[in-house]
Amino acid sequence: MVYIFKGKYVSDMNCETDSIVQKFIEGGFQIHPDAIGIIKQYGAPTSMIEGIINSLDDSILVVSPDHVKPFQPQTSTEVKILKDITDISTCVGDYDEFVNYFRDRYDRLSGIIKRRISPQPMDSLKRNGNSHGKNDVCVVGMVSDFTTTTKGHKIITLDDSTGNCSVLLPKDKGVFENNIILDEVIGISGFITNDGLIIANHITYPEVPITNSPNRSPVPSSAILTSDLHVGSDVFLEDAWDRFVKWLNLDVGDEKQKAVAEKIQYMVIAGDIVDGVGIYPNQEYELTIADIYDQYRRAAEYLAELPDRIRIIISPGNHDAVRQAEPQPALPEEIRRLFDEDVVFVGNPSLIEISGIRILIYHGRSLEDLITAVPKASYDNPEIGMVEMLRRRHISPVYGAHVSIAPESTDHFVIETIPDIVHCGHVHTIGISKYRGVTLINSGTWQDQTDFQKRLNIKPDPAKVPIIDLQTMGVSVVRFI
Ligand code: D5M
Ligand code: FE
Ligand code: ZN
Repeated sequence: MVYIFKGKYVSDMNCETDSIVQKFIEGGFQIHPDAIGIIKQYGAPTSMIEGIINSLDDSILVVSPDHVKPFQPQTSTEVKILKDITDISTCVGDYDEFVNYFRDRYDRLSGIIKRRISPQPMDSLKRNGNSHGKNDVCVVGMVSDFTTTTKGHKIITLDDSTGNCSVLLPKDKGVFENNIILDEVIGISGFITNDGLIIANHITYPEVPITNSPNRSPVPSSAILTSDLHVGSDVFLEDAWDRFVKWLNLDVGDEKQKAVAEKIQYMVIAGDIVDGVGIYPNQEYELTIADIYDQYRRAAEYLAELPDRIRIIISPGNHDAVRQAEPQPALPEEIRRLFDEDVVFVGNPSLIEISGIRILIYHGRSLEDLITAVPKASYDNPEIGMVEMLRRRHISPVYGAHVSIAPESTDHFVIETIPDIVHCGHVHTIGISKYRGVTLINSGTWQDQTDFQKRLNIKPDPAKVPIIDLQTMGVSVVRFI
């Protein structure tokens, strides 16, 4: 057991050297005499002790031996893959698979909502609606249709496994302000009319609970979150990338900037590593590297210039050489072997853990659908769309629009485990926000505006890099242009 009483007492602390003991004393801690012997005996890494000191708040911190184990010395950059479709895809595209996919989505999301409200099955609504002399009802269902009436109210059709019902959101009530998204799973509380229409007064989302408290790295460590390199594109910003790499190698920057760089131990890339080939009409005229393997070879060279202390994690996007249907597996072996051995390849989406912090990585194709479905979300503010993912506990709630979803036997887009960070890309703009303790980051791009994007009026915000301090969860953006 490690006990730390802030400003008062340290007991049973295992530690490396006398200098650490000294640090505690300088920091105003008193160390129990027994602890000093244990400190010398065990020789734990300095960074762990610093991590504990830095993470102290005013309360008493108690760390059990189980907790002590995952504390890594600063030099280790282990990556745990908690969830990833790679090598476990079950889908062949049969009709039954779509049915099972939606059933799994409904079961898991409704399960979260049912911990908060007690719904009745829809086939019992007409039978029981008025039978007890009161009309209050609760239901949980998947939105299968959504329209606005001539009088301006919203009408939803909700399905559960027993039937369906119609729900009205009156335009003069607060409940009307909720954005309804097709195929999302929600709970409705309200009352039922004699005609069987439910008048809603509250919507329960499977959203992240308000009590959610994120993890913190026990050791000083930072991660770069980036995406959309588009290597091979004629507007890949090579000069900006070179400056970025020089900074990471501590070759440029003042002392303060170098101190920030020095702490960086991870780089997570959320898709579109290369520009690919045949992704959009006439793309061949906008490529400097026409062959996809050559594009990856070049990308591997760029990444090999990074200092050894930085562990790289790569997840694919819609320009990468994997199936377009999501979830996408990790890049194939013939591409992986072009990269340094310790690069970690994961699918899209995937959930990883670095330094005790869980990161949900998703390229972000669904942002196109969320931006269409949610009026206040926009390409300039992708983080607003990302908040909607956490409210729905689903990273791609709209089915059948921009995202082609492979009907896997489980819905890999359901956010079952609440991450500490959600990292997306795809829209080529930076977005940073916090939602109920979860840090949301859209990581921009290294590609300047293409002619294709010019025609579509897509305005990227390139060569800016969000860096997250995994100990404080503070985010800063460094620009290289
Ligand atoms: O996506 C870069 C940006 O371009 C992102 O905001 C989506 C948008 N985009 C990409 N293709 C299209 C089409 N066909 N129509 C409209 N908007 C699009 P990237 O995945 O890097 O190409
Ligand atoms: Fe992209
Ligand atoms: Zn993309």
